[in-house]
Amino acid sequence: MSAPRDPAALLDAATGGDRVSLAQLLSMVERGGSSSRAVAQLVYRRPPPYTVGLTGAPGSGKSTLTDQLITAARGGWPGTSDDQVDGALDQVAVLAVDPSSPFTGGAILGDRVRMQQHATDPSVFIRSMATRGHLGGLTLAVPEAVRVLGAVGIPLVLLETVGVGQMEVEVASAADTTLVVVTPGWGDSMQANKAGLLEVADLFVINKADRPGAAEARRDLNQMLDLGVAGDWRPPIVETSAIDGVGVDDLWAEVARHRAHLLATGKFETRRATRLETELRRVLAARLAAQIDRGQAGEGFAEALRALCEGRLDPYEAADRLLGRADSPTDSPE
Ligand SMILES: Nc1nc2c(ncn2[C@@H]2O[C@H](COP(=O)(O)OP(=O)(O)O)[C@@H](O)[C@H]2O)c(=O)[nH]1
Ligand SMILES: [Mg+2]
Repeated sequence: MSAPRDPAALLDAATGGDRVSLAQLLSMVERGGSSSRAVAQLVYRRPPPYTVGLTGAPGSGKSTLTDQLITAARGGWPGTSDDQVDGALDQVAVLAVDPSSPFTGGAILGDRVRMQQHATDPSVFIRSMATRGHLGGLTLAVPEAVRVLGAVGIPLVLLETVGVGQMEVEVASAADTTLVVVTPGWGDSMQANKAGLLEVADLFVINKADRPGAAEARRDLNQMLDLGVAGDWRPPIVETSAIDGVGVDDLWAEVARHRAHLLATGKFETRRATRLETELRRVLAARLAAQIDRGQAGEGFAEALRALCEGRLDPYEAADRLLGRADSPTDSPE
């Protein structure tokens, strides 16, 4: 028997633990457009999960670390008194996002292999997402996918992204707690700085600490942090060796400490509000871009373009006409 395709029925089944239905819902989100919208309408009122993002250069050990964190997380939030309120971390989802490979390639296959420990565990759900079409689509699909995972009752999502550019950083920072993973060796912390990872890091992980150079990496990161603006949270630096699980419990304890800090300071709410604002702006931008694309096919556009080419209009006037604002000021960048 094939699974039902109606999103409401899929959501019911997925909430009851049916992973195939959950996978179908996420495919709808990935596809975007009206199917994604139908899912969005169903899930937005349900509580979102706690999200921990992991980002860093390819090969830094994010997938190996994620695999270890699943085990640590299953023990619940350490050192917090509100475990009863939040419920146990009885289920964990992993969302592995690779914005740099449009067609599901080796990286994601590698992730699967690295997470074998939990491949057959029914309380662990692992899903990879790659770019379908343009990158902007992914920045909208990821938060939606996270909401779907929360809506079916999964309390914790580990979001792994390959952090090499601005877009990847944006995806990674769609988490409540963002871990930036570096490895011993020159240049890594510099790279972290350049890619804007410093701003999004709630925690630094020096993974592969079994290799020489961890102390130097820590010193570099501390120097970078010293140069930054001092806030009420200085990102801690945790050394791990994901390959043998060393330091992972410490890392999980620091994640819990960061979460407790967010909850205690009210930043948990304000950060989520900021992320929703970003999301709303993206939806608006995507809508306007689509509107412009449609407008481009129209007669008005061709006419305005002709007038522009013939020197009868300047680009701002032409845009004003197309937007139906003949009297708009043109002194602001549009
Ligand atoms: N020596 C060492 N190797 C590691 C460690 N963590 C991961 N690796 C290895 O580094 C490679 C890349 O790991 P992976 O988790 O796929 O990195 P990702 O691309 O960041 O997801 C694999 O061969 C891992 O076995 C570690 O702590 N120490
Ligand atoms: Mg990986």
